Amino acid sequence: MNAYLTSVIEGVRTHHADEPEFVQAVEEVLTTLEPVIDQHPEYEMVDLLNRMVEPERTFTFRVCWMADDGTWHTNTGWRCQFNGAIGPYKGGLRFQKDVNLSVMKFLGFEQTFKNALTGLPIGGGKGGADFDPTGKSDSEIMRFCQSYMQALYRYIGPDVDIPAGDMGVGAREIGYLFGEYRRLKGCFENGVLTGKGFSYGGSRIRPEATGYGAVYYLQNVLAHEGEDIQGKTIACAGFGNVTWGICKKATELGAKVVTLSGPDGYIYDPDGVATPEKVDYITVMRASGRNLVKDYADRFGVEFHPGEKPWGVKADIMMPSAMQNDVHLEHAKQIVANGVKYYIEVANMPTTSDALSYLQEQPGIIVAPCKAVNAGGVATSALEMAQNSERLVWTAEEVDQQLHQIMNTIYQMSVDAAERYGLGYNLVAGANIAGFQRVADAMMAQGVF
Ligand code: 2IT
Repeated sequence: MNAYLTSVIEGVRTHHADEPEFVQAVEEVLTTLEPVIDQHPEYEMVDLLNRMVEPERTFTFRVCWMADDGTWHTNTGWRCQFNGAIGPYKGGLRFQKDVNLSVMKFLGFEQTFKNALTGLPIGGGKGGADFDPTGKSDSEIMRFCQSYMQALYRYIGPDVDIPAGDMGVGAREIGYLFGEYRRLKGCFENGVLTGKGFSYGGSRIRPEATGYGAVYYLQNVLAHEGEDIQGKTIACAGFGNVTWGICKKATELGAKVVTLSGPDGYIYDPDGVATPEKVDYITVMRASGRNLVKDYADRFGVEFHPGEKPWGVKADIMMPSAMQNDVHLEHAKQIVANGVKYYIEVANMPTTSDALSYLQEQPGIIVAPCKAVNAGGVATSALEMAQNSERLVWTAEEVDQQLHQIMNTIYQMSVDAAERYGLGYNLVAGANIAGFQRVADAMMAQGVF
């Protein structure tokens, strides 16, 4: 292994031993960059890699809010502005009870490469809070979001940092966050956040974009194998926005999503989450705030497997679309034993390191990396920013067409980057290299800091 690369990875392992998710994300990216670093000794001269694994800045702040019963509660909020070399920081906010700085940094690091892959002018950032939205009332959510924005507003802005949603932050939360920003600043500022409702500057297709983009990417992979999505079965996880978008697009194209999961287990629907009623029910489950996928099984009379993950089911395509480290080595072995040919990561870092290595060693399975597959979400956020700054509104068809084009380009850039460095058809390395190259070029051009 390249000596400089090794020393950077070792440094991150040593100095961030208390940030396992961050270390995992860094290791997974850097180890695929070896041929690039070998060919560019100038990077070591300016210590490019150590600069890339250090966020430009990170804010930690206190968020106090009042529950409906009048009691007060305190949470921690973060915003990690990871890399702004190619544009203002851009990335979501995650509200989830067990997030921490390690999770923020891993997501910010991933976001930097992902955003670079989109070809659009957006740097990488991420934020959130260790607030648990489960079971909270609408007024509690509003008060939390207002308090959160009171702490965050001075660090963001349309040319500085543009937050969006992630787990626990959807259109409702973005509305409350934006409302508070507008109240504090006294101006609209091009909408500042993305994922807004359509009535006040949101983009058509943004709610669907991550899921649609993932399916467009999948179609490219299938085409490479001479196959079509029509008639395929897909195992998904979670029941958030992303999975909802996959269900909608997959259904439209004649495929079937047969599993959804939640913290309580997974459901198996052999007919597919494939009628308008079933697809809509995903949004009903989300809005209920219960966070239980069993509700789907009760509603539609399908199998519910408590406490289990869906990775053992027989389906043509696996699309882990819930959260990080959801697929473990034993699942990966089961997936391979089941003869699955397509493993398409959708959530950020959904596969543990050992499971990912195992899958990549198997000749019979194609692995597609999350940072490419899920990039349609943030790409459409950048399209929302473009519409806001031009003060115009594109139709759903216009946005969808651009999204589709962007996903095809991401796929092709990844294929080409891996080929260029002699790695063959390697979508994982290709995505990392293509994203890295763009950020590296911008950092080299801007001098050392
Ligand atoms: O992981 C992601 O790319 C997101 N949560 C969306 C980020 C965005 O700015 O739309």
